[in-house]
Amino acid sequence: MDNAMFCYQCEQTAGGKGCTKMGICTKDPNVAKMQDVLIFLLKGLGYYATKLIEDGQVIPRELGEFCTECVFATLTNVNFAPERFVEYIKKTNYYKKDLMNKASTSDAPEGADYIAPETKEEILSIPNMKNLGVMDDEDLDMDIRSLRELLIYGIKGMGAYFHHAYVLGKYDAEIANFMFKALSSTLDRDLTVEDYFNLNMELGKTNFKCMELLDAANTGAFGDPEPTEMLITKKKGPFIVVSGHDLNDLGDLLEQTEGKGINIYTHGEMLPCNAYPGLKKYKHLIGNFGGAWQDQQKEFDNLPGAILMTSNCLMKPRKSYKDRLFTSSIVGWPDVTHIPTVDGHKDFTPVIEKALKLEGFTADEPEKRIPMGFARNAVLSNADTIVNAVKEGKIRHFFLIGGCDGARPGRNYYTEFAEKTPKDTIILTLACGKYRFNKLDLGSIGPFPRILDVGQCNDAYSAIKIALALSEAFECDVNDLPLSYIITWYEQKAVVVLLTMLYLGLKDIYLGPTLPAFITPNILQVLVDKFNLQSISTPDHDLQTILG
Ligand code: SF4
Ligand code: SF3
Repeated sequence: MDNAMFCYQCEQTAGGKGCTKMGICTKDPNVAKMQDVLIFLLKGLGYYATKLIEDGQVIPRELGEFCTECVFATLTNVNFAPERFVEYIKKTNYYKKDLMNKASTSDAPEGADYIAPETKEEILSIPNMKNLGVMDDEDLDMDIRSLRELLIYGIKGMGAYFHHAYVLGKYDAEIANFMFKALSSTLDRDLTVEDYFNLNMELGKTNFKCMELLDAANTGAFGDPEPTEMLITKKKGPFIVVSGHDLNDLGDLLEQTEGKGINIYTHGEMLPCNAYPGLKKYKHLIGNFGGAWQDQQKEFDNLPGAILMTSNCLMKPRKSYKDRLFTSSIVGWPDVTHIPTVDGHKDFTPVIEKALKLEGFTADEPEKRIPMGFARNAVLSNADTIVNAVKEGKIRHFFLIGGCDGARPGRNYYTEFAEKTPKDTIILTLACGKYRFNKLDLGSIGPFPRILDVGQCNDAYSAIKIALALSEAFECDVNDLPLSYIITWYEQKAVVVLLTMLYLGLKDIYLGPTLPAFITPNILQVLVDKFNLQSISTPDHDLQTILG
């Protein structure tokens, strides 16, 4: 069994280069190997699916959903359970064999017809993993590898959003078809740097559609988020903390816990759910618990309540709370109870029983609330007020400070940046990076708090819609707006959101805390030249550059 792994898909990758012995995220070489096998299998699956699509055939939704689930499972901090990957691999073999039988092709690229062994032991014994993973071909041009991996990571990010959308009933075959095509393209040794660049731009475009689909799914199911004063302190009583991005799971849990004397707190990226009318109608959704994902081991330690993880970011659970931790959907951890989906339904009884068994918080904390719920509808229904405030000089500049949070040092930049923004500026924020500053009281401008929480990372769609509407109101190009993007990344959803921003031609994006290890100097130069993508320096310096 070879114990090597290579993964550099996230921002905290070892030494800024790649995890080779054990993931900093605690993904071990076995799970890494299974994920590599799965992704390699999916490339071939994508090839055969694309062939059939080119022949005018329709790929069933079931397969589009399955492929989405697989790529999502390999996203950082989602699934660490080897058994679940054995199942994904088996099922991919099954689907692939079926497609191979149906597609007529004699020129399949090398590796497209690969079928993996189907037991854990055999999978882990596959020799020469180097032939299947990121470093499959040592002679591969570095820039090609860079763009190829960028494409794969972006597909993982989009897969997550697509999953959240279709569990709420919104599916779009074009998104699945692009996913097949992109996966397939990574087997094609004839593609040039330019081809891969164009595929990445097409991914940016497709992801815009996907975020739009998810926005329609979320607002269609639960209404448009509305400005809300959200509780951030603890209340006495039994409770469940719900983390991740899956609004469908939260909705089902709220329904199943109604009238049971259990308080529900959002956590991490679930925070924006406190603003959706269809969710906040449940009085026992009482507020948000804790900070961003990287604080969970400390915050969940001996927590007297149950915890449900519906998507990323899951960290290695401590013994002190492993017995009260539950996973749903794509998330997995060995020996942590998983709530399965049976006929499209999840029964959260084990989570509810655990919450009732634990004592819960024993006293109310002095109450504190923060404003949130400023998605596109809430902001744009006040568009005139905003436009006038800009014209009257009351608002000088907008900053979108958003993206993933993370554990590595250097992320204090975002707190300092927010603190140092002048009083006549507005901060739009989204994703878990907001926890760096969302509890600061930075005052308000007219009816608006200076920090406007737009939502989850996928609500970058909402932020982009706000920017586009403002550019229309000011009759200018979106790049001529007094708006700067201060982006923080960690995992692959931030990667795909960035690709969407680049596809849309948004310029002057400041990216940090460090640049992706998988981006080569040449590719970086292209991004700098084409989009003026910049890495962050210091808050003072960057503010000076932006505001002059
Ligand atoms: Fe390392 Fe990130 Fe890959 Fe985990 S996901 S193994 S931390 S690069
Ligand atoms: Fe955060 Fe994991 Fe990326 Fe949706 S919860 S943003 S890091």
